[in-house]
Amino acid sequence: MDIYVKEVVNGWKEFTLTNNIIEISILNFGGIITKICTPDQHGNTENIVWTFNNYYDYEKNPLYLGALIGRVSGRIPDGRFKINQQAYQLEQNEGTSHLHGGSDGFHQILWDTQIKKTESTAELQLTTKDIASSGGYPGCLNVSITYRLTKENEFSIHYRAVPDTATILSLTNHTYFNLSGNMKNSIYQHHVTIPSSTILELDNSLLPTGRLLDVTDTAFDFRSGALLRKGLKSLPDIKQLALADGYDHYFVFENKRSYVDVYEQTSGRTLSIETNQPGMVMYTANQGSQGYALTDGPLPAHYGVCFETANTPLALYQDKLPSMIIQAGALYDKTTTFQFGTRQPFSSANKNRTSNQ
Ligand code: FUC
Repeated sequence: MDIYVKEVVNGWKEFTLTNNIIEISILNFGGIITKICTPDQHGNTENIVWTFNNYYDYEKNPLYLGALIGRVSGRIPDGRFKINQQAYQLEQNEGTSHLHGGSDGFHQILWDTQIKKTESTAELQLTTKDIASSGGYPGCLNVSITYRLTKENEFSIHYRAVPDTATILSLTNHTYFNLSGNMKNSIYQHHVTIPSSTILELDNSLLPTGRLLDVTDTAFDFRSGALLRKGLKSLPDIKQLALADGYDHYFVFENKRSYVDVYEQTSGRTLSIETNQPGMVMYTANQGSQGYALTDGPLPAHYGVCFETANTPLALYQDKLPSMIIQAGALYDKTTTFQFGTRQPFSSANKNRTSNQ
């Protein structure tokens, strides 16, 4: 296991964790994952995430490439919510909505860092004290995020936070994956399995209507696995996909621990995601890279897919969804683990897992 540190623009540091098979690079600015390089089924190592060609584009990062998202991922309508009858107004940074923690969210923080290396793990710990009123959220928050790569090709993100006043929290990471390698192909050949029988219906502003939809016999039924091509090809005919130009929907998980599996047919790469979050937004990069140059050029729509494991802002208004309120002094503790592999294992350390529950 190894960790390399390089100084890039603005005095930012880029940390590269490696187990000699996989390389993952992360900035101290925004906790941004800038690169994940893994071998395909023939052993060719390529980048499987979106990377800006110019480090300065991470400064504003309107697409939230690879970034940590907090305090709350997703859209809060009108930026308003209540805790114990007390009303709070958050910054409205997308129309009248509050999106992805606001313009000063976790993606804009210069995090304190600590690295740790053992025989079997390489770790980068990011910490900060997020102050009261950043984006309009209540109270101060001590946050610690640990990125850890293991010998077994598992990469986990461990989110811990303790507020001094009751607040709302739903943290995630916004990496755009494309397992074809170096963005060679669209995401059509990604075969995705999601253990969810319910999604949240969206309105034209991409806000949840409050209705939960049963996925049975729809383009949202990934319970037995489906190619992304299937839904994306027939996009204009499916109202829920047409209004977002693709998938941008929250899938509700049914178990305390859930697994999402991805297999990319052209490269043979696999990605298994394990999480104790209550659900996930699958966002299929529906506007492409919006003219921004990535290392592989500007990309059209559907050349990347984000798996944003998190809670949903709808939980602020509906009791049947798990609450996102964290009381003063309580610990927010969530982990999402990404395991990289190929159908034909490139390493004997690669685990085989067939069960999804
Ligand atoms: C995702 C989406 C949004 C948005 C953003 C860049 O999380 O839910 O619609 O466009 O990322």
